[in-house]
Amino acid sequence: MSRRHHLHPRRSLPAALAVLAVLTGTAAAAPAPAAPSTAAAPLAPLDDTYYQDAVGKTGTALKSALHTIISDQSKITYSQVWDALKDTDEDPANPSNVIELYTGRSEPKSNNGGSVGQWNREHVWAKSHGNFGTATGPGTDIHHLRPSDVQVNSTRGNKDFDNGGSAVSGAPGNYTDSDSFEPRDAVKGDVARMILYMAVRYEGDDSFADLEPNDSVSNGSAPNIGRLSVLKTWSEQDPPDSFEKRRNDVIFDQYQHNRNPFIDHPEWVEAIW
Ligand SMILES: [Ca+2]
Ligand SMILES: [Ca+2]
Repeated sequence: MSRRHHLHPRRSLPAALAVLAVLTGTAAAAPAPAAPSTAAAPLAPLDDTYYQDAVGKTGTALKSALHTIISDQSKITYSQVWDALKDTDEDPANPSNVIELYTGRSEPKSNNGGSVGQWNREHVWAKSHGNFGTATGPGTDIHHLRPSDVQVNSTRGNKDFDNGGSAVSGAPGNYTDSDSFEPRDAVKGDVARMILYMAVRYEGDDSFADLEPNDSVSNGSAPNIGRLSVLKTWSEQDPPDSFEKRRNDVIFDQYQHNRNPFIDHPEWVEAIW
């Protein structure tokens, strides 16, 4: 398959950044990176060259075009996910830390593992929904993997997403009941866009299940996640912010060389669903 989708934007990135800085007058105001991490690079303006075969389409035609575009990617192993998340989810205020998805807590990058108080690798599309496990593929796709407090990750488990429930201990603003989990407001849209990315990326044409959202909260091990109607609302309520856009750029530039289209074009959520 052609690699043109990422070669062109990657080569043109410095020039595009320079143009943006001139146009917006932000060059002098841009904060210097606090650490020698390339992950601290400023946001790149998006060149729709990457999406040229999708622009102007809607519905299944758009979903199909996006599937082809974002399936042209590199893949990493589950052990490599640890270091990748230290880049993608770095605390902008402290380069030694990551920000946990549900708690919002800034936690030292080095405090990863399986013990109480540590952070681990949360599969936002619960890996039992489609049984893809941690083999290289959907189980290692960092577009939906986020640092999470070990105990909160366990509380979320494999539940579908929906509004309501009781407050989650140790994770202010998150709620859960017997069959669903509601993340805090600041990441509701992130969760929705991660789920919808997975639905477009995985269509059953490789060795993994066709992942699709639906409106149920009792999906069990079926390759579905709910509730779609709630996820659509969350995507509208919580549009992409600089943290979410930056991690999309880091994944594209340094790891998988593919993008989450719903971060770049939130209007495509409604165009497909
Ligand atoms: Ca957000
Ligand atoms: Ca799918």
